[in-house]
Amino acid sequence: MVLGLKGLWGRALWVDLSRRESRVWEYPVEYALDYVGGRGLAARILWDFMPAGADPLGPENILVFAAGPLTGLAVNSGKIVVAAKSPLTGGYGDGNIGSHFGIGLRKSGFDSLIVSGRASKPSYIYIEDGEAHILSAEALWGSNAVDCERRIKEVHGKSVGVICIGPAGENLVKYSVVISQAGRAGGRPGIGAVMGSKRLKAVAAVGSMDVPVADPRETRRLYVEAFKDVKGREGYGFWVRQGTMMTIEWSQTASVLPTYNFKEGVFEGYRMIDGYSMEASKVDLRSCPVCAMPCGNVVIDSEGREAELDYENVAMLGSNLGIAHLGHVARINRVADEMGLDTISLGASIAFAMEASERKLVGERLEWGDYKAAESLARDIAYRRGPLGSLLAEGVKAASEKIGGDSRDWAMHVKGLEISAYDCHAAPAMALAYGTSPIGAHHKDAWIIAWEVRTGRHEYSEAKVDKLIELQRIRGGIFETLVACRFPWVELGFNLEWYPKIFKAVTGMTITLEEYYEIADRIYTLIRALWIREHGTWNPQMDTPPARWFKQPLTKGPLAGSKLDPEKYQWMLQKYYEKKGWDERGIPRKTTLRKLKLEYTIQELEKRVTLAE
Ligand code: PTT
Ligand code: SF4
Repeated sequence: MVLGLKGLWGRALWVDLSRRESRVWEYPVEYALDYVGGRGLAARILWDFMPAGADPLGPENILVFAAGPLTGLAVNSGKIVVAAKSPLTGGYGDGNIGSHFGIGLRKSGFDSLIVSGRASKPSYIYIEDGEAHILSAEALWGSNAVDCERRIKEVHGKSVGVICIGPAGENLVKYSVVISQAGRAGGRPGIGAVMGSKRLKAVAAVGSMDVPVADPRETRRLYVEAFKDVKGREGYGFWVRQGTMMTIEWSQTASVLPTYNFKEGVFEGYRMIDGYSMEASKVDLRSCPVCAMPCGNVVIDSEGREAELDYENVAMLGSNLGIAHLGHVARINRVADEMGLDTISLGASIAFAMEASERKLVGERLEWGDYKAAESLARDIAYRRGPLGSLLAEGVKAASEKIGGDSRDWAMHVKGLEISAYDCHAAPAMALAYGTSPIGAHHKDAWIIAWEVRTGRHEYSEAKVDKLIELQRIRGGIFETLVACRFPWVELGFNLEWYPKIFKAVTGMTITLEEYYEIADRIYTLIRALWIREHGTWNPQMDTPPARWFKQPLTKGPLAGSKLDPEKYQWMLQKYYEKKGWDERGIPRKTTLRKLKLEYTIQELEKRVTLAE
């Protein structure tokens, strides 16, 4: 890498809510060089400044909103990473949300906003051209996330970027998210609850400063060219018609559509909730800022209100609950957005409750497909109302520990984070992707399933482990640090080679994809170190999906009879550890920590575990 830092301000705004103070923090240049931005910067900040063993819902947890060098300057870059220690998993948690807030923050002279402490009363942070204000949110507390944003814009103007929490975040629901633009959501592992615990209802930013870039003309040229490239790609037209909703049909065909709490991979009513069904009721198409390929499909729900749909939402709140009606699914989706609940974990939690009811492990009667019961349960969860609402507000891992029986086998999570919408009875590499994802079971770091289905899904091979690591490096490493939306590359084949070029124009630094992979490896290993620091131990079971996929075969569809092989899964997991330079327990070796410039973690880790050389 050739030095010369541009594209980043090198400054973060640090707000301590306990003291009601803010200050500008000029972070060390090595942070940018070794971790770039976004997730990388957030992980380093959490390691350095969050006390080990911090209560995720205590004032000592640190909440980071981290943009990257590309935020606002490149194609599909209207995104920002939100990160903190997760109240759901007790480990590292983050999400990536499309919002004008990231752009407003950058135009206000900061790369990141770091929030510590806890306000004595409900507050929101308003940032304008380098000035931070901690304002009262007493009148906003209790409002839903969509109304909250609208009301903040009424005060500060339409161009302000806003990220809010809803009642679920205020009530510390463990999988509450942050919401922006009435239908963008981020921070699945309970980042909304972290905000709520700080009595922080919202953050808002607007600015007029230009981020200093190394080569403004080239940055502009690449911006225009990349937009043109994306819009001219094969598949563009269908993408703007259906976006991620096209995946319902694909998942059904591939027998991976989560159905009845991941018991099956096919759903008899899938046609009623697929992309074509969505097209028939579509009323609008929205997007994150600076996007060339909008994918926010808006439909009217069964009560006549707008809801923005995505594949994950519809699969988890549709087929996984046995609901074969898009308007009803949209209704629950809208409630989740207003309340600030993660749709994936919500769908998993309600499905868990439906199965628990079927097996008489809970007293309440809840039938598969009962959308009214599902909707009212979603509200109960957001307000922690009633025994079931409070039970499910803790997530399926805690709920299963409470109700017992054999529910552990079908509490669908890894490390406490509920599994997103791909069934893995016949997809060992995708199961490994969930097992090793750095935030718990989420597909964002490695959506290997499309490749796996194409190239031979039943094998357990080293090639799959290699592919998984490659995808994690690109998706979880490059896109989460730049910070930009990965969809141009994933969905339309936009060439990855664009990014080093854009990176050079923006930052003035030359970087190859291989050099970037090393940065990604550093970040993954740092995040693993953080998990170990917070949990005090590690073992392969913590990287293993639930027993359902290993013990109970699919009974329907072309792959009936399929299930995962536990021994072969563990074989792939060991291969993964080996390639990462982690030992057989999944703990990074000392040599790996040194090689990746993570020596500073060794002393802290050795207080908890023995490190292998
Ligand atoms: C993401 C997760 C996803 S992943 C979806 S749908 W997806 C769910 N969306 C929710 C929602 O909506 N409302 C709600 N209340 N909860 C929701 N939870 C779920 O959250 C999102 C897009 C999507 S749509 C995906 S895959 C891609 N994700 C990206 C990523 O992670 N990184 C990146 N660099 N680019 C990405 N591009 C795509 O962005 P989490 P968004 Mg989201 C209504 O944040 O925590 O990672 O959870 O950000 O602006 O909504 O865009 O089929
Ligand atoms: Fe946002 Fe979708 Fe555009 Fe990505 S493709 S930037 S998720 S609207």
